[in-house]
Amino acid sequence: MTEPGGTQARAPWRATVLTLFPELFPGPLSASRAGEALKQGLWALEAISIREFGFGRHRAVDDTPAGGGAGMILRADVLGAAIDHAVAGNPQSPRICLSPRGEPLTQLVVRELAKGPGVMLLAGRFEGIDQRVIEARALREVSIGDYVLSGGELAAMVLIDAVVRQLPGVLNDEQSAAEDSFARSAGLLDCPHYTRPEVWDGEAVPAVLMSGHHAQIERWRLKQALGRSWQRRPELLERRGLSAEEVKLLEEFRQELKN
Ligand code: 4FV
Repeated sequence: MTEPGGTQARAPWRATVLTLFPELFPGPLSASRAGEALKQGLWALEAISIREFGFGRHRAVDDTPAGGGAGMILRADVLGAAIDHAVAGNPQSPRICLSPRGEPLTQLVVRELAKGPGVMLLAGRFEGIDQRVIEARALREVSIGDYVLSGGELAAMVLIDAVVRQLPGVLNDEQSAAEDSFARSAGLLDCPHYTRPEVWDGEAVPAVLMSGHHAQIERWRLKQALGRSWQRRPELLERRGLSAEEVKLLEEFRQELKN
């Protein structure tokens, strides 16, 4: 389809999810901005049942672990066929397997995926999936956190929700501005936020935020973002590095802690 002015219209960002529970989708993704954007065709979602590729009368999709051990493993032949079917429609899309041993899902990865045509997401169940299909289909393993879920579906929804927010036209300008707030875009933990009432439970909103002095407000927010990142996620500061001004701000934050 050609846009007015002759430019080729970009196909909507497409998420294709392979799952044993397709009925879980869109689920929470049908709510709020993501849901409206789905209705508007700003992105597309397809949930494909892995069971369709199962064997025999019972459509078997899993089997016991080679070498013994508890639980079941999803079969490579079943998943291979399912993946080949899923990527047929969008061969350019990255093929991702949600797994606790994957690379961490970060805002950086989210932004990268939002720039692409979409994703194919494999939502596992049971103990895991046969390693051969990960290698044979060059699946990228991605984790949403160091804990074990009962299935990859919720992790797939987390990834989709985070990416859809980055797609053009999904967030209104106000929200996009908030999304791109300095802290968030700079790999720091966000600063604290306040609103009315000005005093609650004897606690007042920090005076600088009521001053209307935008430079001082931005400086305060950056100091708080640096301070909290130092307190809770120091590795974020190592990864990012600090300017001389930021080193001074962080020292100020630490001094204020002592007082
Ligand atoms: C998970 C995670 C996760 C592991 C076994 C599904 C479960 C079951 N996925 N980030 N954490 N997956 O726990 O992505 O197959």
